[in-house]
Amino acid sequence: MTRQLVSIIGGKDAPSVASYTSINPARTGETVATVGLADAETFAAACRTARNAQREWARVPAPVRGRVIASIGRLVEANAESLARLVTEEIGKPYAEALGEVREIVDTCDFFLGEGRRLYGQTVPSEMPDKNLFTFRVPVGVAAVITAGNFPVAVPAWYLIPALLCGNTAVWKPAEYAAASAHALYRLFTAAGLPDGVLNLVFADGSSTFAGLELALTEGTVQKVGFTGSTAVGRAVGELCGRHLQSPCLELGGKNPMVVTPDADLDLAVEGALFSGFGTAGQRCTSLGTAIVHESVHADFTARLAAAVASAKVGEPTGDVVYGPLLDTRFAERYEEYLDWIEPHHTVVTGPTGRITQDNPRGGFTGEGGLYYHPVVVDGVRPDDQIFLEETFGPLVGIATYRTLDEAIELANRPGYGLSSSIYTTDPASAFRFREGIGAGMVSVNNSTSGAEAHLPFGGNGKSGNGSRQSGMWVLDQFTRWQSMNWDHSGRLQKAQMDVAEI
Ligand code: UN1
Repeated sequence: MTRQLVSIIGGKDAPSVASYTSINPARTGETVATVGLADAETFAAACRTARNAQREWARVPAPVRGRVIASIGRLVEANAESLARLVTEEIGKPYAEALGEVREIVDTCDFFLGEGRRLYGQTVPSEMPDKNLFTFRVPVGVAAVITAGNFPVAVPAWYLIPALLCGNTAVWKPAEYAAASAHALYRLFTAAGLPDGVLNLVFADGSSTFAGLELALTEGTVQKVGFTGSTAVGRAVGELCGRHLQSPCLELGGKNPMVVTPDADLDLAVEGALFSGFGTAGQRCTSLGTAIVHESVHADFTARLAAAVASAKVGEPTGDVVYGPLLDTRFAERYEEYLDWIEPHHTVVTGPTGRITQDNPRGGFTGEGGLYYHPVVVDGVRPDDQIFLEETFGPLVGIATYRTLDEAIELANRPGYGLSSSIYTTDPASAFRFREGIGAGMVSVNNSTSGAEAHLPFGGNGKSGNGSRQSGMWVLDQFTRWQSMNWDHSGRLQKAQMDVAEI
């Protein structure tokens, strides 16, 4: 039986104005869910509901909110396999990776349940006697969280768990093509004891979401927007928030470089390139874009990567594969356009490109009924090529060469994104010089560009975001604001700057 899903506001089903069909990308004829899409007014109504629930939720002591987060973690852990199976079915992420993604939610809960007993403020010395200064973290209010579907459960949890722990309420708008996974996660959150209205789930298309958000910002019901998605949409969200004097949390695309120095362990570098270039079919925001390889090891690295890719298993995501189908039809269509960026001066070192079909098979695999694409490694990429500068969001890795480390760093920064980056080297000085010179928010040494841990700051600069960070204690600054208090018990009016104590 097909799942029929609608938005849930204040614990109740909300109206829809259109319908969307979420499909299994491994068998596009198979429906995973029919999803009722809400209009802008319904999105705004969800924000009102969240606003009305917020004061009471903020009055729940933080350690008690932490206990709810602990229950969410336990429930997600107990249901990890069924949630991961659903993620695999709906977006085609290999099961092992999907299970890892679910694990990341549990890790996030583990981290933040303790934060409920901290959420520290400070005591600060005053320049006057008999006066005390304090700081408090206060919740921002309502968080509107809009997320992509490539990490349909972990990335939303990165926002929602700290937001709720800090005493905010939330409206979550997941990607339609990952609606069933989102709905299942929502159910686990609410089953853990969140009161109605504290977390609201809205399914809507992009334009209704945008219009609904604009309404909510105008009405003053949303105080923080968290957005994970493309740079183009992130820019529009940022502009809208800016008009309302808000600074959103933006987690956008990436063109993540991997530098391979002459002394690098090439097998390790190839393994990293395979995992971050082709895992999740290259559809992570942390996916490898271009390997920037020293000219002295370029031929060797390229041959080894081509061999590794040739033997990499592509197929049914329920099995043990490097990657499965692309996320959804729209991504497949866009990726096919990106393939046109391969230019005559490039060398494809991996065999056929494009969709895997009966006429264009990969070994014995014909990709029957699914959105499967050949893995592509393109050599001879130059710094002005589109394929070097822009995110392709598919199983495609470019290779470029360099002579000096300074040149490698310049090339690594050139696309203007700044999410993740990596260097494979056995020379510590090269690693530190790379860290200093790279504009990315995240740097890996002898590790791939993907695979962030749930308690380190995650986020980017430039076209990858506005410098906001998710994960770990740093995200508290997104979902709380500092409030200062001074308390004068001298019994007289002491004036700052004018009544400074003398010795
Ligand atoms: C994303 O692609 O939006 O570090 C997030 C990683 C993952 C998160 C990626 N844990 O690759």
